[in-house]
Amino acid sequence: MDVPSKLTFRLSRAVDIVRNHDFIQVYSHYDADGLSAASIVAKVLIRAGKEFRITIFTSLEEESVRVIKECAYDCILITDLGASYIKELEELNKSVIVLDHHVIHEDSDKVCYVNPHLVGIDGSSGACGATMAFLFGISMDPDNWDLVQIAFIGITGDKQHLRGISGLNLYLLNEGMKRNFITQCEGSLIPPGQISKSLFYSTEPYIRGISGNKVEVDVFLKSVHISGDKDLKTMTKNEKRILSSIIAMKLIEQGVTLQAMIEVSRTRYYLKDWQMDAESMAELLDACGRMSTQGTGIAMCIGSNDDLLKAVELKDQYSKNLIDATLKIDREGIKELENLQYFDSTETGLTGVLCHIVMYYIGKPSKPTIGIHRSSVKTKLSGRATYELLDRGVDLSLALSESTKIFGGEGGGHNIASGGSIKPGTEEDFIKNLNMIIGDQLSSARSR
Ligand SMILES: [Mn+2]
Repeated sequence: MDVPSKLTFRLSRAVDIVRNHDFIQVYSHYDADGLSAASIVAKVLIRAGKEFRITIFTSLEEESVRVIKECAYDCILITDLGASYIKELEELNKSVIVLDHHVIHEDSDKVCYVNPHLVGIDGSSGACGATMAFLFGISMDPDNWDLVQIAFIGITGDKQHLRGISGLNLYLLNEGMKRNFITQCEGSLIPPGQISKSLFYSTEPYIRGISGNKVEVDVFLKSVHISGDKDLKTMTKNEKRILSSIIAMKLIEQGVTLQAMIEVSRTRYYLKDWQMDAESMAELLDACGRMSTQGTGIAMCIGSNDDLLKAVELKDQYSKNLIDATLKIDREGIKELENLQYFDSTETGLTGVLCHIVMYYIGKPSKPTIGIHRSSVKTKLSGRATYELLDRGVDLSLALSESTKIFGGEGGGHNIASGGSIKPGTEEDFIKNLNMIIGDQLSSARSR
């Protein structure tokens, strides 16, 4: 696929705007995609000799819109955010560029708005924030093609590769491979990295009884005669075969679906400049984002080795928190209604990723999964679905935006991954209402 002309036209308008300013204020999102997008923009602006400042938001709610409104600079570039606030951004008396991929509410002439949905490309699988930032990068200068590596960190960080690379991402992959920046490699059920450590921290797959249990990891590795120091590169073919078959058997016993296992052993995208796969890089970025050290993540992407090492340290800390939280949910159990399952999360930054783990490895992948983080000011929500559920009519973005409104909050995102907030104390009623809305989505799709 080539980039549709409507987008190239708007991208060149974005380039003109940036060229006409010496200083650019960049806003982006704190997740791996948002940080990748911001890193791409940073590299592009450095190479173009521009000065800039990057501000990272955890979400673009009223509060962040207020911050943007008070911005003192004339040129604003927003990546991986903005789609829900185009009207508000139009009111600003500034040059505003929005490179987003979230569901569109309206188009704009005043804001230079680049979004794959405007040309019928699905922004949840065919282009992410980093994809759009990258397209802006090569519009500025074709020498920016090396940044396709950072774009892939965003693409895999946003899990857009799970059903195969498509849309604008496919254009990036084909061209990125042709230019030798990206190599595809075969996936495996065995978690990447030093095996005793990676099994201990493994949440994808989460292997009940082994993940998070050091003693059991050692017993398990001894029983299959594999040294804990080995990794995927140093294991023999036979060792890999034995290890992955036993992991597969344990997962089947645990009730994990074949689909989930196929998803885990997906193709990986190897990045030339880091000698690492895009997903592992995305995990490092995620760790930075969620540990509130977004600057480290961006510096790592821009090329700082010190920050890469810092990110690895953060990732280990993050993995520890994640496995602890997963074990806690597995111990305490999850709650189930007819059309959804939900759990309480004490870790606000982990709720989204916990939804994914709960859905595939603890609960049932046949039900949308909602994580609830209660606090006295605002209860935060995350929701995850599967592609199969989308095919059956589920749209979490719609469901959450509708139901959070009723309970004094707001919500939205993607049909497959969505978030929001509600007033504290309304959690139980909210869940019942959401259960009903999802039930309606399922039944109206059935009757179609
Ligand atoms: Mn994104």
